[in-house]
Amino acid sequence: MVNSRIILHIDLDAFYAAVEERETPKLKGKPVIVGADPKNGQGRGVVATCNYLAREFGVRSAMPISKAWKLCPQGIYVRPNFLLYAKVSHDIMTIIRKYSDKFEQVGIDEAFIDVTDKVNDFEDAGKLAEKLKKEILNKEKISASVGIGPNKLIAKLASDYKKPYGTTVVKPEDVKRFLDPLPARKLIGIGPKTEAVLKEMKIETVSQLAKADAKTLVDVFGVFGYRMHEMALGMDESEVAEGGEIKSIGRETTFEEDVDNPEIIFDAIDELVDEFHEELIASNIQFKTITIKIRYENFETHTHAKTFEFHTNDKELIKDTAKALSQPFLNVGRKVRLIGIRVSVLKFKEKQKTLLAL
Ligand code: TTP
Ligand code: MG
Repeated sequence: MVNSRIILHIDLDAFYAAVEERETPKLKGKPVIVGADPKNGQGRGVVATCNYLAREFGVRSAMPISKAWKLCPQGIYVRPNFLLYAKVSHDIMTIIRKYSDKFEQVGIDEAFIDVTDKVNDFEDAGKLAEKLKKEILNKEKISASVGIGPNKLIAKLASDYKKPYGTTVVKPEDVKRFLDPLPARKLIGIGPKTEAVLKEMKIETVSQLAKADAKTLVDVFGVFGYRMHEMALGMDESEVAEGGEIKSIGRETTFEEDVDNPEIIFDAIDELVDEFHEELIASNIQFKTITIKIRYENFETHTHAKTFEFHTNDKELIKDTAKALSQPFLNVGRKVRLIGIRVSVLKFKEKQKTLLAL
């Protein structure tokens, strides 16, 4: 008998690039970069992702495509095909959810399943993970990595620990040993800026964060300071939400420098909406509620939402609503460090047959 939950986090390896390699076998063995048109080094967009070969050249997600071109001019540059990724994602999620009805998809290429009632212990869960990975590889020709832990936080960190095609099992008694040496930035919500502030406080590893005084962290980061400390101790009570489908879709961005110019914030809103709107269209999703999130330079965070009477996927409506919702939080004498937009109360429309026959 185990008295801990057993949670799996499955994350596909180099997902968009893996799909491209599957579709175009001649890409195999070459560095593949999916993203904006590099235009011989003059392109302005960013890298969505790249395969592991391209990563050896230093190419990474979200890097300017012009920089990727400098690092890896011999790479094969491919424009994203979101419609195809959404279909492959859907097919793989259908495989994963067979392994437990406690299934929660959290992104296009990742999901949690709670297998507490399906296995005897963590060893057993490891075997289940191997079976799941093989099934995804055989049926869909896509490689996945799996993390297993007593909660979602540990499972997610574990799936990232050994990639590609890794399985990492972290039993309750191993949590501290697993977490302590990790850099603090691995924890959810700790981006480059928070990392820099922590560094000034002489906190670089999870172990140092765990030993820090929770009250001091709250003084510096607000409530997130408290959550940070809990995460460093490996604590996460959140359930694997049942019901399957994604509950919301959104994006957020932390500005390189805190901003007070609403124009820059509105530009960022346009960019964020352009990005995730592609996902809405590709997955045929409509929504009723739009929520914006604004975090000020002092980490004070506000959200503000509007719910429509109807489902929609209108891009301009999202942009206009997000700007209107943000307006009261701007020009208030405080700079903004993060802006986020999320849509929820989703409706998944059946795909047309013609679209599925890719
Ligand atoms: P990730 O799972 O973060 O990355 P990945 O699957 O490409 O690679 P890894 O093996 O490290 O998991 O993201 C899933 C997909 O989301 C990715 O294939 C492309 C897309 N994506 C972006 O478009 N922009 C980004 O900045 C990131 C991080 C991902
Ligand atoms: Mg992935």
